[in-house]
Amino acid sequence: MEPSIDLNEIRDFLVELAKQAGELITSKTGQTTYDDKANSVDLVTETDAAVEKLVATKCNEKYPHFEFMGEESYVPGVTKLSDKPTFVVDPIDGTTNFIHSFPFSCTSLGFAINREPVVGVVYNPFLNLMYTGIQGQGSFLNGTHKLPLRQPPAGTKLTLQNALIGIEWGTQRSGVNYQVKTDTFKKLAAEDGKMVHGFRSLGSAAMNICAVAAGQLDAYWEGGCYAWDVCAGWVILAEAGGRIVGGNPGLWEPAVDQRIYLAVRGGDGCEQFVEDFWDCIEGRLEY
Ligand code: LIP
Repeated sequence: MEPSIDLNEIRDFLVELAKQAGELITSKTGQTTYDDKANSVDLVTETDAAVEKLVATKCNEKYPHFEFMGEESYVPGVTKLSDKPTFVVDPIDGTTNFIHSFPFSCTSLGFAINREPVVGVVYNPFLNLMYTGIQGQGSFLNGTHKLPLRQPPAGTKLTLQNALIGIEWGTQRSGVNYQVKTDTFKKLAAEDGKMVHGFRSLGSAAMNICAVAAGQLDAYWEGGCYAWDVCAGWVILAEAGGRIVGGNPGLWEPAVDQRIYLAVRGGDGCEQFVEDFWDCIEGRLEY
């Protein structure tokens, strides 16, 4: 049985670490070259690696018995998220934004026990937005503003027709997944489809999820990101009354590393919203 883990101490530790990471990120913006990973739109910089080294080193110093999973040290087919207490980290989420100096990149510092996100810290140092959440203790912006920030108009239900939805084009720009995404985008947007209020692509899964937690987006749908993209936002959203379900129809309780997600805010109508959204998906995403 795990000795009791002080989640408040971990939140405070990750907030201070996020500030250190943020200083490193802002010090390098606009000055960094980049490399391709899977293709010419899957990008990584030396700063991603430097931030992950900083975060991993500090986590290991403070909590040597906990595990660490980070985007830049992940080895496909080898690295697995265990049941042990684990820091699940994306050093810079929104790397393409970072390269372009578009101010929507963040460091996403999650902590999971038994593969369940229990602490989340997402920090955008360009806009000074620090989102935090602890399982069972609520989630906040900059420590004082309880999430969600925005409540929907009184008496309104969440429906596709009144939804602002986060989407991402991701790094796969051909093949079945790209076809499923683009066909679904068209069905959601079209006048003879669901004619949603609109789409927003912040370029960062963590920032998209935090926008849903804040009530500024109603949902966010993506396939292809990873546990480190969503772990911190997961608990921040849950503590704001929302939830993450599977991004393919029928999966109400996805694993954090399941890679296909639909995040939805809380409120009246959100379960029907999920069912209606799933009905719009033109096929199945596979990762
Ligand atoms: C990004 C994700 C985003 C996805 C991008 C990229 P990164 O993570 O946050 O949701 O659409 O393709 O994977 O690579 O900036 O850490």
